[in-house]
Amino acid sequence: WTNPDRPIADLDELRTRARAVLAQNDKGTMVTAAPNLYPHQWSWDAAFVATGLSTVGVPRALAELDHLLAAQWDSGMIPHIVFADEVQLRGAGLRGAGYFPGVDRWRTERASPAGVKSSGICQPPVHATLVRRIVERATSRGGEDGRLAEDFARRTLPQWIRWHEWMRRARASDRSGLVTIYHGWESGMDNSPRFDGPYSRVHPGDLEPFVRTDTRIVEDASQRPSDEEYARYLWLVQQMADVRFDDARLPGAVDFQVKDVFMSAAFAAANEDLAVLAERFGHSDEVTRLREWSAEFREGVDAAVDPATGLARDRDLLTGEWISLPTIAGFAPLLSTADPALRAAQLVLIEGPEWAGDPRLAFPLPPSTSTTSPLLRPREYWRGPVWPVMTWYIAEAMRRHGDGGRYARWREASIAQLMEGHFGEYYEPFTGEPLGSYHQSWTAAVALEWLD
Ligand code: 9WN
Repeated sequence: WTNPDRPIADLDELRTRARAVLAQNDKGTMVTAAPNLYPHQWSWDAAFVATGLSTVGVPRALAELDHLLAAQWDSGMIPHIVFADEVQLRGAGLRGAGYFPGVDRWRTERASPAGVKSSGICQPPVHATLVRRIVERATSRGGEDGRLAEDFARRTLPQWIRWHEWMRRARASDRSGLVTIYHGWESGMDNSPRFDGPYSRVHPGDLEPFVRTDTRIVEDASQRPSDEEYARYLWLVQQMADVRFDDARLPGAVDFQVKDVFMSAAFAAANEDLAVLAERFGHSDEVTRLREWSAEFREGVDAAVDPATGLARDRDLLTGEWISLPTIAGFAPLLSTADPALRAAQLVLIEGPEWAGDPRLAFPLPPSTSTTSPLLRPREYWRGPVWPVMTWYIAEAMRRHGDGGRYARWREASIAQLMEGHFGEYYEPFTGEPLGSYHQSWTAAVALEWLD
C-alpha cells in the first residue's frame, strides 16, 4: 500500500500526529469516531477518546463525556451513537448523512432526550473504567485539572450509576452474570465469527430498502461486513424500532439474543471502578451494590470459560448453546477475573503461537481471531485484523492487575505498529497494513495513552 501519511520518525512525532488526528476530528462538542466513515459520536469510542484527550487537556476530555451523557435515555441507557448536528458537520466540510444507518432509520425521536439524536442500542460499558483513569490522572496532577475532574465525578456519578443500573436490570436481571445483547453492534465487534451462528438464524423479512455508504468510503469492500450481514443488521434495527426499543418487549421481538462474555467482563471491571469513584466522591451508599455487581459478572465470566480451550464463551440465548470460537473475546477474563490460575492460563494462551506469539505476525499483538483458525480473515474487520484499541484496553487491564512488564512489551509492539502513520482503525496482522478508516480517533487516543 502507499502511505500518503508518511511514517512517523520518533515518539515526539507520534504524540504530535496523534494529537493532530484528534484535533481534526474535533467538531467542537464531539470528537467524531473517524473523519469520514464515522462522522458522529460513538459510546465506547467516546470513552477511549476522552482518556486520550485527558493526556492533552482535562476540560476537553470531560466535555466529551458530558456530551455523551446528555444523550442518556430516561431508562438509563447510553445510546451507541449520538448523531452530530447536520449544520455542525457541514461547517466542518462533512456530510453526516454519509453514515448509514442515520437517525431516521432508528426512529428513536420519542425515546431520546429532547434535542438529542441517537441510535437505540448500547455498546460495552467501559466508561466508568476510563472515567476513573481520567479522574486519577487529573487529581494526581492537582491544580485546576484536579478540581475540574473531582467536580465532574461528583456531578456525573448518579448518571454513571443509572447506566449500570440499566445494564443490570434490562440486560442481566436473570442473575447469570452475563449481559444480553440484541445486536452485534452492541458488542462493538460487529461481525466477529462469534456471532455467525446467531446471525445465521436471523432471516430478514419485509425489510425497508437501504443503500450502504460505508463501502463508498472503505472502497475495498473485503475489509467491511458483507451485504448479507448488513441486511441482518438492518432487520434487527427494524425489529427493535417496531417495539420502540422498549426493554420489556425486546425479548419477544428480536431474532438475535446473545450473552456477550466480553461485554460482561467489561461490566464487571467497570462496576469495581465505579465503586472506587463512589467511595471517593460521596456516594458510599452505592458501593456495596456496585461491588456485588462486579462479583456477579466476574463469576459469570469465569463460569463461561470452556475447559477444553481455556477461552471464555458467549451463549446464544435463543438456542441455549455456548459459542466456543477462538476470538479475542475469549480473553474476557483478563479484564475481570480474580482467579490467579485462570489469569495465568489465559496469559500463556494469548502470548502463545495461536495468538500474539505466532512468529508470522508483523507485530506480537493479539489479532481479533486466532491466526491458526480456519475462520481467520486477516483483512476483514472483526474477523482477524489487530485492533489497536483492543490491544491497549487489554494491556491496561493487565497493568492494573500489577503486570507492568507485559504492559511495557505490548506498548512497545503497539507503538511499532502505529509508526506507519495512518492511525488505522485496524491492521492486517501479518503485513501490518492499516485497514478500514484512517485517522481513527480511538487509535490516536490509545497512542497518547501509550505515550503518557
Ligand atoms: C457500528 C465506531 C464504531 C465502533 C465499533 C466498530 C464500528 C459501527 C459500524 O465502528 O461499528 O456501530 O458502522 O461499523 O465495530 O466497535 O465503536 O468506531
